[in-house]
Amino acid sequence: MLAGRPNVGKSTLLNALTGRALSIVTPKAQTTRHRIEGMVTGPGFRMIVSDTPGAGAPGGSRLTHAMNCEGEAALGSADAAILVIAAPRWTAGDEAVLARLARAGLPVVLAVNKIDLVRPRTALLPFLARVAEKHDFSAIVPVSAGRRENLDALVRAAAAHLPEGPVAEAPAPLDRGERFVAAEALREQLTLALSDELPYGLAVEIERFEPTADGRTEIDAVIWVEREGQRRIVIGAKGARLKAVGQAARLALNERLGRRVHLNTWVKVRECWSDDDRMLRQLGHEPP
Ligand SMILES: Nc1nc2c(ncn2[C@@H]2O[C@H](COP(=O)(O)OP(=O)(O)O)[C@@H](O)[C@H]2O)c(=O)[nH]1
Ligand SMILES: [Mg+2]
Repeated sequence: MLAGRPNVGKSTLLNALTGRALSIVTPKAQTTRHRIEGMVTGPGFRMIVSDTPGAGAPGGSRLTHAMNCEGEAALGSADAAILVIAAPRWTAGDEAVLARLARAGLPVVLAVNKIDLVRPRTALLPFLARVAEKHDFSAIVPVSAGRRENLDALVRAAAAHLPEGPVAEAPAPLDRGERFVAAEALREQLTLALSDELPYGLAVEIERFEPTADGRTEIDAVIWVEREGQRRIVIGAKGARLKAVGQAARLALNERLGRRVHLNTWVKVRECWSDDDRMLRQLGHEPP
């Protein structure tokens, strides 16, 4: 499993390792809300890598609890953890995640990500020496998920912890299906387009997902927000923002689903949806 504080690049890393856009990526914290799994194969092994919501999400909503529970569940079922940090910083948040992994007794591979941002590269060496003091890591691997650098070494280090057994019997990754992919693609574009606090009060529900006779897919999506003011922000002047967001999501989906989609969007207000268990279930969460 991938662990780490928000924004260190866990989702980017999952996508880079699997070669698929499984997990949505934005520069904002708490983008990932669900556990997402992908398969990574190598010589003689097959491994499931899971991306989890960053623990310690702000606020005490039922959604936050559900997200934190998914993180804890992943912890219980993993053979090893890849702790992702962003070079050249070691923060209190990194420390807290490491403490949780250590308590769970998991072997920890440290992935020192974003090395492309470290200049000069030699500055990395004292940093690696410093983080090596923090824990008895089973390996420390500098990588750039963004530029796909040194990922093979990371995969090898993680695969060293896989249980012995025939590859054919390795479990299959969780597949959340195409409706989930559609909802996440739209939430990704909304998160990219909107200011910092709003994406957190926003959810996407797919109400209809239907193939058409000519091979396209017709998708109706509801964007739930918590207040009328947020609805206006999402829609934008003369509907411009929603239109741009919908278009970007549609293009991303054409690619991710491998066929043309037609995306219809509505913005609706439901106060406190993030505390509404029925709503959370509809959105694919398991309320605590
Ligand atoms: N420069 C650089 N940026 C990265 C790298 N990996 C991720 N990022 C960026 O860091 C931000 C957070 O990435 P994300 O994968 O969503 O982080 P998560 O919250 O840990 O899942 C995004 O803007 C990514 O594009 C990397 O290796 N190099
Ligand atoms: Mg993420």
